[in-house]
Amino acid sequence: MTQGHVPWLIFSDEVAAARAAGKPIVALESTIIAHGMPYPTNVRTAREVEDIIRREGAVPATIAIIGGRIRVGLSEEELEFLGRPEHRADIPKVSRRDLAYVLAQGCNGATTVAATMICARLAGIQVFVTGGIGGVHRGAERTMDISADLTELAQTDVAVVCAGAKAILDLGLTLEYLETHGVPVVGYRTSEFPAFYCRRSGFATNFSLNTPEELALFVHTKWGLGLRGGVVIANPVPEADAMDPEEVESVIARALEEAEARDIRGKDVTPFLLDRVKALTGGRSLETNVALVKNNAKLGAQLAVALAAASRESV
Ligand code: PSU
Ligand code: MN
Repeated sequence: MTQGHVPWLIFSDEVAAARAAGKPIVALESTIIAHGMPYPTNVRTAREVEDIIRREGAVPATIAIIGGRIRVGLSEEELEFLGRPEHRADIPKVSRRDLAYVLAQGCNGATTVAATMICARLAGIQVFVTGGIGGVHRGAERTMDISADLTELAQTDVAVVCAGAKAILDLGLTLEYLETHGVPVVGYRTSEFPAFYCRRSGFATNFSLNTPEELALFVHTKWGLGLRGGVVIANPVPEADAMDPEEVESVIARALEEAEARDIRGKDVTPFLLDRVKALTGGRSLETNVALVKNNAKLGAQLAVALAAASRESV
């Protein structure tokens, strides 16, 4: 393990070696492991996703808070620790507002998209792979529930490869919010914003690009111009793994009613809805979730490789 320039940052040997050699690195989040999927699928998927990234010629860096340190790159044992259901209560979901507290208190934490982007930037990693981003919740005009993932995308220079966002959110308002903050939403081989379990949402992306090289040139140009902030790279779930939109919508409607009836609020809203959707769809949604994350890992690694080449050539 190697300490970073920021004393809270600790790199695994694999990631430290990749940094020294200038190899492409891909960040991965830990909320999806600790709170997003059941054990042992979560840990198995985390390992398989890392292997996909290695096979594409990049180095995976799963990010989590362990013992008051930002760990960039985790061992098999650490992935297992994060994924164990009995540890769940001791590994809270950590977003931007929580980061300083868990570090100062020497605690553990699972990083959300927002917190993982912050840590990736501190570690000099430009590409981050996840399943779905947080967004503007349905009914946000009453609750003001807007994920800190969106404000992070507005300010932190990391490209986020995802399968869009779950339809538990108001996808139209989520896209409006991103537009206001100047965050480009790029469809990978699609001009429609994907809805996580489903390939289509009815909402358009801003642009559509067809190769990792085109994506790399795009983000390289954005940051080269000094245009701060992230990029959403929306990669639809493979056709064979996608779910039926009507089934998903009816399950989400039920999950939302339950959340309302139980008065779920704040950071508990997203995990509650994810949990209910998972339970109400049985194993199918979990299979789809695993498939789309792996699909994103492949693209993210290809983008990191292409971005390293683009930065070397530099326009
Ligand atoms: N959406 C998913 N799966 C997830 C999450 C979102 O489909 O696991 C997690 C991510 O870590 C994301 C976080 O950053 O939930 C958003 O939480 P909130 O809405 O409380 O900001
Ligand atoms: Mn929220």
